[in-house]
Amino acid sequence: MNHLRPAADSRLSRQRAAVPSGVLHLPWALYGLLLFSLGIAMYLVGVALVVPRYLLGLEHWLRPVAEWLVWYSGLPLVLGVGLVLGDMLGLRDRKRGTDAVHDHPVQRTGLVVALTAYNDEASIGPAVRDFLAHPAVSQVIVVSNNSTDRTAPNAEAAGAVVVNEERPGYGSCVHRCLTEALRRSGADIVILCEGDGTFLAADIDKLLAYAPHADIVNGTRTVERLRQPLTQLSTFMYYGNLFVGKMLEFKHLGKTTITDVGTTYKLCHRDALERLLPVVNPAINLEFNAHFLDAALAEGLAIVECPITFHPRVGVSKGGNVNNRRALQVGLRMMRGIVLGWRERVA
Ligand SMILES: Nc1nc2c(ncn2[C@@H]2O[C@H](COP(=O)(O)OP(=O)(O)O)[C@@H](O)[C@H]2O)c(=O)[nH]1
Ligand SMILES: [Mg+2]
Repeated sequence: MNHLRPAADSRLSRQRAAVPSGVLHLPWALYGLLLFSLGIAMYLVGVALVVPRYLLGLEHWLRPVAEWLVWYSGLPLVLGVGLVLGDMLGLRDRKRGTDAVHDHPVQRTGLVVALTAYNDEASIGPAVRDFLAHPAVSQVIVVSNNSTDRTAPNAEAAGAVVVNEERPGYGSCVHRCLTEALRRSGADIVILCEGDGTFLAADIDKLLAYAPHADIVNGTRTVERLRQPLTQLSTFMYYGNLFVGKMLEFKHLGKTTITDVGTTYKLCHRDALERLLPVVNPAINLEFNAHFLDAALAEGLAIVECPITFHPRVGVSKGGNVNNRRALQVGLRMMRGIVLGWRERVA
């Protein structure tokens, strides 16, 4: 049966009214989390100074510094906890608004899938075949980002429509995926994913289960038992994602739950994308996904997270998962974007 949603306008216009504004809606919990983290960092540095103080004979110089750090770490700690609790206990209900749980019937067949690909010749063929074999999918688009290997011919041979995106970078590639999906298909639902073997078509069923309740169903890889033992997501990235996710969640307190800011795999309703694509910046590179979620929340769109399975990558990694150092850089850029606004950087 083909369930079609009611007119897009009425669905989204109700959410537009829920976009917060004014002093009451400033991200106090986010500021509190930052202050709290600063306090913890000051305290730990102050305590760790014990090592050079005693081992390097710097007691005379470092003792006052250590005392100052440990003593004054109390200020940001207390203020931070106060802001988080104040926002959560005092303002959260008002920030949440009165929007009822969305429950709109959705189209469950004829979906379009768009896959990112950047020199992914080893994985792209099997990924395309996997998605085309899913009964809900009618079309797979692969956006190759100037791949110099056999990514494009392999994707085409597997049955995908292949497009090349000339602007380099993950953000440009994702933006083009979503743009092409809207342009080349009348489908109400677009599935965005990577063609690197880390995500499987079977998880579309999980995303679809939440589609009636959200404008965007975002996959999360931070649910144990759902990721294979040896994936790119190291323990550091697992908890790093969780931390940055909570920063974003605190920024938009009461609007959504976020445990993963780095998953490409997501389901988007057409009308949400039509609103979102003009306001996101494709030049934002590996931190694009966090930028995308931030922009969606700022637009008043409903995001629901959905646990998905995560698998070892086929081929060489080029993204934020290369190693923990790279992940830290991407994570810090995400944090800066969440707090200070998003700046372009193609790396
Ligand atoms: N790093 C990077 N990835 C790109 C680019 N263009 C497209 N991609 C694709 O975007 C995805 C990056 O995802 P991520 O999981 O962060 O890195 P991965 O380990 O290389 O898969 C992969 O599917 C890449 O093939 C680009 O210019 N840089
Ligand atoms: Mg990947």
